[in-house]
Amino acid sequence: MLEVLIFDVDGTLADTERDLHRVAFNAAFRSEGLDVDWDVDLYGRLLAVTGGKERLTYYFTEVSPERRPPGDLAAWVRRLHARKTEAFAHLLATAGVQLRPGVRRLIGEARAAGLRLAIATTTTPENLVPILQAFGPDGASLFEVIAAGDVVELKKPAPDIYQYALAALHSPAMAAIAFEDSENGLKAALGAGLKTVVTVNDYTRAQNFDGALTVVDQLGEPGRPLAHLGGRVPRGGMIDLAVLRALSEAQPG
Ligand code: XBP
Ligand code: MG
Repeated sequence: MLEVLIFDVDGTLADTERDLHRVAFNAAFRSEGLDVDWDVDLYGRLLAVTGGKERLTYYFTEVSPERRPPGDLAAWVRRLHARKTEAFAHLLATAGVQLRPGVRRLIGEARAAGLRLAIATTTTPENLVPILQAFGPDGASLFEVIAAGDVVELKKPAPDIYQYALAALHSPAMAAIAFEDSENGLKAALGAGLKTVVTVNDYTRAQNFDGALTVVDQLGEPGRPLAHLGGRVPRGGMIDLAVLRALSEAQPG
């Protein structure tokens, strides 16, 4: 019985990585006087590491250790990431953020049908305020549980953030469906025993989504049908509650 929908944020609710998070990291580098600029391709590679602090640490130790400053790297990364989070908030306040196709429609349908909604994201909680306002001024209240960032030590692809959300919901995994955009996210959701719908984006299209309930280019809107890319085939051009129930209750194979 489908009772819960759990959404990833970056790349799933909104396409935030290339033009918002990446731009915010580069603004932080400039504000700290660093000769570092993550172009679109490099950032796509760095997205293999989830969590902004973890991504910065990886870059300054594994990719460009020659740019690593002397002294306590963890403290420096925390300060640099705080600058990035400020820059991200400023970007969203000025540029705003668009929800991906079908997100507002499906969440509205789920709420009207009495399903419970949650978020399970690697992103910093402060980033969610402006993103959830894209649903409206009380957007955050749509989600009964918001599991974000450092509430768990191990970030995606570890299942911890989804296990944390399920525990907070007091819900078994079998009553829920997760929505993700990346291979790391899918692995995390599958690791928590969750059936998972994947909506790809330009950074994740070529990744491995074995085990996903279905893989589509977007959730679909009237007049803007989804494209099926893998897994079970959603009937019709949109992911809605009837399609989710049909996909999740169909026998395997
Ligand atoms: C995506 C991430 C985050 C963002 C950057 O999270 O891995 O790290 O790229 O946000 P998800 P922070 O797909 O799980 O929503 O800098 O706040 O980590
Ligand atoms: Mg994501």
